[in-house]
Amino acid sequence: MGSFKAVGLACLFLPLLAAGSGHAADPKTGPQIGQGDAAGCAGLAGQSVATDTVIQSAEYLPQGGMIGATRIAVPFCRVIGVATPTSDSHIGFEVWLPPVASWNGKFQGIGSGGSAGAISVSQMEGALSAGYATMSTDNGHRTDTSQKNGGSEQTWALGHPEKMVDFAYRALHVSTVAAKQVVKNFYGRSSLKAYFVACSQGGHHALMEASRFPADYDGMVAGAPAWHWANQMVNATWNSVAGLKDPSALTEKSAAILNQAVIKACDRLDGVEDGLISDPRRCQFDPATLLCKTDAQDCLTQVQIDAANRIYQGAHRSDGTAIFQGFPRGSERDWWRMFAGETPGGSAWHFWRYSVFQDLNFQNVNFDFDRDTDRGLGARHAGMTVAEIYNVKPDLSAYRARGGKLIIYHGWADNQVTPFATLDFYSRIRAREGQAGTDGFLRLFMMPGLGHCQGGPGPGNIGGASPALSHDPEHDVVAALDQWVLRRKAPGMLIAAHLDQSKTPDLTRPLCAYPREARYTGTGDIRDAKNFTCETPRN
Ligand SMILES: [Ca+2]
Repeated sequence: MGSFKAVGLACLFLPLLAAGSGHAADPKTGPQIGQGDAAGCAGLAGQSVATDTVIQSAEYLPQGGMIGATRIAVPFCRVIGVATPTSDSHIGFEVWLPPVASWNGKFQGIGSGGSAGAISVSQMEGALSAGYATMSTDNGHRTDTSQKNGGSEQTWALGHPEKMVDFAYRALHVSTVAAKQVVKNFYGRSSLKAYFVACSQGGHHALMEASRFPADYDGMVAGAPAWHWANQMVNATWNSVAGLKDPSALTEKSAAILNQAVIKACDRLDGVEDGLISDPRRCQFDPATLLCKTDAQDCLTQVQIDAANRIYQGAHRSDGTAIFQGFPRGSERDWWRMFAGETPGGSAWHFWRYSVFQDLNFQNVNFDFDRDTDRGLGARHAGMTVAEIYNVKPDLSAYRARGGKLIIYHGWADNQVTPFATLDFYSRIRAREGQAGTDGFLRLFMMPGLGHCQGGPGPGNIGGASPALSHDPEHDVVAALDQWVLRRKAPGMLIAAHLDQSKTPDLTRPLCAYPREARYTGTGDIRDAKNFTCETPRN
C-alpha cells in the first residue's frame, strides 16, 4: 500500500515536467540540449525579476566550464543578478539553470559559511549536477580577502548597518524570491519544490528563513546551525580570552592531549570501543586529572586546564548565570584552530569592533561579560537590537503549518558551533509543538565524532556539505528531504560514511533521528552500519 502510493505520486510529477516546460525539446526526437536553452538564457539578461532586483548577465555554457576553482562538467545557464532593497545594499547572487531537458523540476538554494561574503560555487555544482536549478548569494557583501581572518572578516559592516540586516536574513530572502522568478522565466513554469541546503552560517540562515519567510522553501537541511548567532559571538569571545591573555593556554598539543584522554575515558560508555563518543552528555572527564607533575609527559598546565574548563562551561556572568552553552567533551581536537592564534574566535574576532560597537579601538581581550554582553546584544542598528537582527526566534509554527519540512544535523565533535545550542533549539521547538508535532516537520540527527559540518573521526558523509556515498534517501540527506517533501516519508535513519585519506569509506554507521541513537547489536564488524540498530537510550 505504502509503495503503491509512493509510485503513484512519483508518476504524478512526470507529466508536469514535460508539459510545463516553456521551450522544452520535442519528446519524439529526443532532447535537443542547448538550442532553446541558449536563447532562453540570453533573454534573461537585463530582466527585472523582483523589486529592486535586476539580472546583470546570463550566459549559456554548453560545455560547462571553470567557475573560480570549481569545474562544472554539465551544460548550464549562468545567471548573475543584484538586489538593492536599501540604498546601502548590494546583494549579489547567482542562479544556475540546467538545460530544460535535464532539469529535475526543482530548485535548491545553497547556504554559506563563516561571515558569508562569497558565492558557494562548489556546492552549487553539486546541486546543478543532480539536476536542480540552484542559487547562492553573497549575503550582501564580498569578503575582503586581504584580511587575516578571511571569510570571517566583517570590515564591510563598519558604517553599513543595513548590510548587517542583509547578512542576517534579508539577502537570502530577496535572492530566493529573485531566483525563483528566474526559474519561472527560463522554464516557463515555477519549480515544483524549493529546498535550501546549508551548514554553519547557512544553517543559521536556514532557520532565519523558516521563521521569518516560511513560504520561501518547502524543505530545508540545516547543518550545525549557528541560530543564536549574537549570543554565540559572546561565547566565542569567552573561549578566546584565555589564549589572548596567555598563548600557552590553548595549543594544538594541549588540545590533542585533552582530546585523547577524553576519548580514552568515555569511548566505552556507548558499549563500543571505536574512538567515538555516541553522546558526550554521559562523559564527565575532568581535565584536572591531566595536571602536570614532575617529569610527566602528555599533561596540561593549570592555565590549560582552566582554559579547557572555560570552553566546557560556556560564557557566564560573574554571578554565575549562564550566557551560552559550552562545548561537549570530545570536541577538543580542533579548539585551537578556532579559539587560539592571531585572530581567535572566528566571526567574533571582528564582530564587536566592526559590527556591534563600530569602534576600531575595542579589544576582544577586554570584553567584560557582565557589562559588554548586554551592551552588545542590546546595541541598535537599522532600528533593531543586535540580538533581534542576528538571533533566530525559535518559533517555526508558520513553517510547520505551511507543510515545510526541516532536517537539522550537528556533529558532536563540532569545534565552532556547540551542538548544545542545537539541542536547546530543538527543545524550544518541542516545548511549543509537542513531540508528535515536532516529528511531523522536524528531524534532528546528532552525529558522533563529526567536526564542524565535515571532518573528524566520525561518519559525517551524508550529502550537503559532505559528499554522500550514494544519492538515495538512505545515504543522502538531500534525497531524504526530497522523499519527505514529495512522498511524506520522514527520515528515521540515515547511513553516514567516514572516508579515509584516499576518499574510500572505512566506516559506515546509522544516524538515528533524535532522541534515538545507534546501538551495536553485539556481533559483526563495528565499522559496518548493518550491525547497528536505532534505539532510545536508557539514560
Ligand atoms: Ca564508542
